[in-house]
Amino acid sequence: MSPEFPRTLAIFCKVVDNYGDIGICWRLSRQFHAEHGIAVTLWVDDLASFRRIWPAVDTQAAVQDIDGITVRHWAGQDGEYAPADIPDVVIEFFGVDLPPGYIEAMAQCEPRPVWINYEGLSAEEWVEGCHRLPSMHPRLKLTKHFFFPGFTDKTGGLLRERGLIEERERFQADPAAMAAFLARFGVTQDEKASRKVSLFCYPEAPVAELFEAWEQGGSAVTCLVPEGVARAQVSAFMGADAMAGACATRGALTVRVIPFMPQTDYDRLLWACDLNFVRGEDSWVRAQWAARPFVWHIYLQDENLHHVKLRAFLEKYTVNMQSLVDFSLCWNGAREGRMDPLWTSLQAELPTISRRAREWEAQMSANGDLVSNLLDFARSLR
Ligand code: TRH
Repeated sequence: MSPEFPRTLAIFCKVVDNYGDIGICWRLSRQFHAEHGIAVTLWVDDLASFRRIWPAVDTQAAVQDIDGITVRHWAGQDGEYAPADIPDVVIEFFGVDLPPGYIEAMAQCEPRPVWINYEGLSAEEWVEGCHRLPSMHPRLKLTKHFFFPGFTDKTGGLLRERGLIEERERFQADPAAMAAFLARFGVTQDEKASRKVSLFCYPEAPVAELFEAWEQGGSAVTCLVPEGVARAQVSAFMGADAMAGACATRGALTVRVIPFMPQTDYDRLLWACDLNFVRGEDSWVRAQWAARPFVWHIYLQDENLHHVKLRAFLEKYTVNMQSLVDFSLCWNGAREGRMDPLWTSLQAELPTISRRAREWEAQMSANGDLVSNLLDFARSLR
C-alpha cells in the first residue's frame, strides 16, 4: 500500500434525470482533489444539468478545467483509449456502462486500476453484506468492487467535506448571517418570526394539501421553494407562473419562489431553515448534515420499492417520533392521510425532532467521511 496512491482518478457520471447524480459526482470530484490532492477527471454526459448546480460550467466545451478538475463531456461509447489514458482509480457511478474501449485499455494496464462501482444510498440491512464485494469481468482480467454509502460503520458512510460541520455551526451561531442570507430571497423583517421551511420534492408530493394546512394553521410559515420545484402546485397557490422572485401570502402561509441556486448556497438554505423538505439522495444527505428537522421525498421506483427504502430509513432515524413517521409515509404516498392533522402533530414534535437531528449528525460523523473511506478501501486493493 503506497501513501502516494492514488494520484489520478476518473469518475463516470450519466445524468439519468434531475441533478442528484451530477450533484454527488461533483462533490466527490471536488473532495478527492481539494482534500487529497488527486488529479480528477469527471466524465459527464449532460453539461446543461451540471451547469444548474455549478454556474461556471461551459456547456459547449468538450474538455474544461473547473477548480482544478478536468471535466470531459462524455459524448458516447465510441473512442479509442490507451493504457496511458487510464488513471489509478476508475469510479463508475450507479453502475453506468463504461466505454468498451476504455475497459479494454484498463485491462492492458499494469498494475490494473482499482475499479469501483459506486452505488446508491439505502438504509436497508443487505447493504452491509454487499459493500466491498468483488465482481469479476466475464472476459478480461479485471475486477470491480461495489462501494455503498450508508449509515453504519460497515458501509462507506456519507459524503462530508472537511470542515463542513464547523462551517455550518459558525453559520447557525450567527443569526445576522442567517437573516442576511434569507434577505437575499426577499424574506422580510416580519417574516423572520415565522417558521422558515425550504421545499424540494418530486411533482407527486401532496404540496397543495400541505399549503392548505399551512394556510389555515395557527402559526406563520414562510416556504422557500426553488424555481421549477412543484411548479404546478406552487403556480396554483400564486395564481401566476411560479417564477423566481414571485411571492404570495394567504392566511398564515407565505410562499416565495427563489432561484435554483448553486450547490454551496443550497447548503446555507438548509442551514438557515427550521424545517427542510428534501428529496432523492444528495439533498437528503445535506439535510442530515444541516442537523435540522427534515422530511424526505424519495425517488419513485417500480413496484413501490422506494417505500421499502423509506421505511428502512425511518426505522433507523426516528426514535419516539411517530409524527415524523406518519407525515413521511403520507408525503411519499405510502399511506393515506390528511395533511392538516399530520402537520399539527409534526409541528408539536419539532423540538424532539431537532434534538434527534443533532444526535444523528454526530452519529453519522463518527462513521468517517465517504471519500476517505473509499480511498482507504482502494489502497487496500493495491
Ligand atoms: O435531483 P434529484 O432528484 O436526484 C435524484 C437522486 O440523486 C436519485 O438518487 C437519482 O437516482 C435520481 O435523481 C435520478 O435530488 P438530489 O439527489 O437531492 O439532488 C439535487 C441536487 O441539486 C443536489 O446536489 C442539491 C442540488 N441543488 C442545488 O444545487 N440548488 C438548489 O437550489 C436545489 C434545490 C438543489
